Amino acid sequence: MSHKAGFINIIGNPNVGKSTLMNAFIGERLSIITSKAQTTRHRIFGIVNGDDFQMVFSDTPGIIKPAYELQTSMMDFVKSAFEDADILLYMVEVGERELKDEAFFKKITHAKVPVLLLLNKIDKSNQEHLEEQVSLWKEKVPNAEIIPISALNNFNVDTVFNRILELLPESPPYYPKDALTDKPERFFVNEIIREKILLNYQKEIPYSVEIETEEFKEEDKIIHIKAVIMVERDSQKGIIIGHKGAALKKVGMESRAELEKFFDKQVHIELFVKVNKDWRNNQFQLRRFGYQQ
Ligand code: GDP
Ligand code: K
Ligand code: MG
Repeated sequence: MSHKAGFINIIGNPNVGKSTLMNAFIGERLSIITSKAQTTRHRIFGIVNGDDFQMVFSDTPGIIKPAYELQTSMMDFVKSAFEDADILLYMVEVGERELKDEAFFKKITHAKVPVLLLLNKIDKSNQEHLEEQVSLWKEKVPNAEIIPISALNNFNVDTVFNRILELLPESPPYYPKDALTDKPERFFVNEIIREKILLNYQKEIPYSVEIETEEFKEEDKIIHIKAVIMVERDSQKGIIIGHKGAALKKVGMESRAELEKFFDKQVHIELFVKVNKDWRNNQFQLRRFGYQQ
């Protein structure tokens, strides 16, 4: 029996719905989603297996101009997603313009692999506006097939899926056929906690935070987790903890609920806050947190 497999890489501006789409394909909440830019920091593989195919989706950080080392690493993840793609999914949302980064945009218009331009959030548009958008994008990215979708409402996601299946090259699988992702459990613990921090704190705080799960102990009926929330400065530590520890407690409760859903098991979680001065610009720390190869 012939087998198809390949890398399908999702690329686009921040907040257009890349992570929402990847989760829709996988049917799991692998990638965290918030309305804030830079929610996704890593390149995350989500794998869909069929009897005779394997699709390796990769979600990437939104394209930005790096202002510090962490963001440079984030953009390196995006670069690597261009390099190994068998199919590129370039996602835009109704009403937005092309990527601000010209070099990245050129990689899309000059791609040697098939490009599907996914015009997302069409639930926010009307027919007339949509037609206008489709012709605008046809002109800008002539090498792409345009598919209007709503990742959030699962509209046309199956159309994209079927088209990917047609375009997928003949190949043996790249990962074991029961794999769902390339990332270990601790990675998802870190991400789920970071999502709750993105949702609970304002301004610069979520961007100064990194999570490190120091303990992940799975027993029959319960998982014990110890995780450290790393911040850059003492003042941020106080904000994370909050008055009488209330803010941190809320993050802990929300994280636990989400982790229990994710692992489908009871979870016990302890959170600690530590200051790790200027980690976002420290090569050694970035490597330790998995931002650099
Ligand atoms: P990313 O930064 O590109 O990964 O975008 P996310 O997947 O994190 O989504 C950013 C925001 O857009 C979230 O609030 C999503 O709920 C929202 N969103 C994603 N897809 C759609 C859609 O089809 N329609 C609408 N209205 N909102 C969407
Ligand atoms: K986002
Ligand atoms: Mg994302």
